[in-house]
Amino acid sequence: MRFQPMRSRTILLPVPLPDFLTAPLEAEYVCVSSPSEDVGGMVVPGGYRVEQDLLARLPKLEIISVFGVGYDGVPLAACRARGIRVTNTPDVLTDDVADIATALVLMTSRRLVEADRHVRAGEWSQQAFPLAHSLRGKIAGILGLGRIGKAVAKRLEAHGMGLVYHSRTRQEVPWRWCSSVIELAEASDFLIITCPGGPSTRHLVSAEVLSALGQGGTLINVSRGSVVDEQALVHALDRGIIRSAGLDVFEHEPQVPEALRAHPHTVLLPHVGSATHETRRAMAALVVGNLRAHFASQPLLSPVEE
Ligand code: NAP
Ligand code: 8YV
Repeated sequence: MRFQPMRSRTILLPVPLPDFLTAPLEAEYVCVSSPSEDVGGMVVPGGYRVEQDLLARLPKLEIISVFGVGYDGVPLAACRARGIRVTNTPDVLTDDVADIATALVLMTSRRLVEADRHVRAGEWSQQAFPLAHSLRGKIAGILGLGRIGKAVAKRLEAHGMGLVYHSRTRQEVPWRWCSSVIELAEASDFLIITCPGGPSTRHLVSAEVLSALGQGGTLINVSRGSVVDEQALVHALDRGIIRSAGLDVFEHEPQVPEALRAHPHTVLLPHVGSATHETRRAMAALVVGNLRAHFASQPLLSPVEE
């Protein structure tokens, strides 16, 4: 077989990615932003929807390297059928995402965004800020006890909270397993979503689940917006069915419903779970490493196995 120098490989980057990722890719490969027959690899952000018709225009595609842990936008069955390998960036982002979930728990329970606005508006001298809610003794329900879910659980235990969880599989952990999302919500003061997105978890958090979470309840979502029925969430907040919500992800990003933006008891972040210099660079290194390993016929560093 004739030796093929690396730079002859073509990598498709269908959306802009950070320089610290594109620079090493451009040094090793021909990088393009539109589909072409030559494309052998593709790099996409977490959650990016890889449509079937895009795949059809890439007859030589061998690998999709996801710059993120969530590969819910990749049609795995179609990739498997064509022998296209899929990789992602697990583990390196777990702590940062768990920190953001914990921050959202603290920001909603202690009303920190409202408190900040109160001081900035010069209202402190006229009226005391209303009391907030303590975490100690409250129950956090983790929906999806995987890498991020466990890291969140450990952090919240350190805040004196009790833990319950729901995943499809019961695990050997010190926390009570709930057999359904409804049972989890009923048991929780804070329902924290850390399961994957995609069709199998779409609207898992429904109007019924929000009712089960109840009046004193708070919804925290750091997974995917698709897991929550966002209209039902708006309704639940407006009617006082739940108390508050801390959201890093939304159903139709970057659109955030006006009703969520206007609500006094929501804390809203622009999908920044993994957005630190350190973590995004570690994710980029995994993306590059996976492509390098694939084209050198070495074992992949972090293949998606499902
Ligand atoms: P993980 O280790 O695979 O954990 C996912 C957990 O969800 C597993 O324990 C799985 O357990 C559970 N699960 C899957 N389907 C479920 C269902 N239908 N009902 C209940 N539980 C279910 O993944 P991770 O690394 O923790 O990442 C989790 C997700 O976080 C990613 O997929 C991504 O969408 C999101 N994320 C967001 C950000 C951000 O910036 N906000 C950053 C990184 C990741 P069972 O299989 O036993 O059900
Ligand atoms: C990023 C994510 O926002 O890992 C994921 O699944 O959602 C986040 O880490 C994204 O992947 C950055 O491209």
